[in-house]
Amino acid sequence: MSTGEQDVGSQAIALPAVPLTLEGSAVLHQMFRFRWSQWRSQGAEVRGRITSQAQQALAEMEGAGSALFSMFGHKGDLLFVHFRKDFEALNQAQLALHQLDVMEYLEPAVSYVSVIELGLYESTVKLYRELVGRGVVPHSPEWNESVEEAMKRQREAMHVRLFPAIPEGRYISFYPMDRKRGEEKNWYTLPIEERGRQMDLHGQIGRRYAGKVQQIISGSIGLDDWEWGVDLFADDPVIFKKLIYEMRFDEVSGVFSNFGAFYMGLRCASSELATLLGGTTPKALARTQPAAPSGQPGRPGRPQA
Ligand code: 76R
Repeated sequence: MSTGEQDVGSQAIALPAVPLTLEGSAVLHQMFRFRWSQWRSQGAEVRGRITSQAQQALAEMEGAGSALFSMFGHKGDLLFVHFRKDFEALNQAQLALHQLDVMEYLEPAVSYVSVIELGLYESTVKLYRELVGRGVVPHSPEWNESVEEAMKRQREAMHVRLFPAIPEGRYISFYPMDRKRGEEKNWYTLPIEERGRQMDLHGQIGRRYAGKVQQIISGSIGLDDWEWGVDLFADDPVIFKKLIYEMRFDEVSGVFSNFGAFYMGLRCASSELATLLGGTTPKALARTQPAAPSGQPGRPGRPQA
């Protein structure tokens, strides 16, 4: 029996190729350049008025699932991250931001649209095998019903991971990425079981960083220019380098992935907006969430196999 096929009597039936996924919050990353010289040329009174309007709006947006970061480097100055319950609310977040007077000083640099995604390779392979073993025909009504039933249970169990608060790590690293679809190395033509094996090894590396990094994967096939967005949050930005370096030696990142630009930022609470717009590094956030490392109480675990 070759990988990706299930022996049923004398017949080998290939398991469907597409892994099951669960989708949660709609996500928008917005990077802006700040027109510092234009800002500085305004009087203190104008700046104060604009800052307090923006600060109040940002405080409300934080409550609804947005966060602001002060960016490093030339790719932008401010990064807004919005997590919303659906795309309608996400559109509203963008529109609301653009009504503020401070927008006169902000120039769009980059943006990225995606949806929080939990990939379920392990449970997919287990479920597909079980269904094929029972003689259920892929994509038949019975098959679809069993899949929907299993997904319903997972969706409930994973609710907090599908609709998370933005982690409170002081630093963010965001980048888009693809799986390779080249002539020689093509992720999408590997049998599902082999992809599942590689993703399992990937998860094992990731979990070694539990408590130091929080990762949120969002899918963007059909929504934006790359296939996934990766958000990492940590209090020590050097951990980003260590984690991503270690993953480069792993097959799925090292052989089957292409990466876009990396964006790094430092968290700025709404209460620190005046500090930031005054040209000083914002103070660290007062934490409201536990550090929530994976595998620890309080954080819902991995999807059940
Ligand atoms: O969610 C889970 O805990 C299940 C295991 C898991 C999945 C399914 C997991 C764990 N990831 C998954 C999916 Mn990941 N991840 C990345 C990157 O820079 C690189 O080399 C790659 C960018 C990092 C740094 C990272 C970190 N992961 C994915 C997917 C979807 C692919 C698909 O379905 O085909 C991508 C693109 C991706 C990329 N991953 C973890 C981490 C970390 C730190 C973990 C452990 C998470 C934890 O247990 O908290």
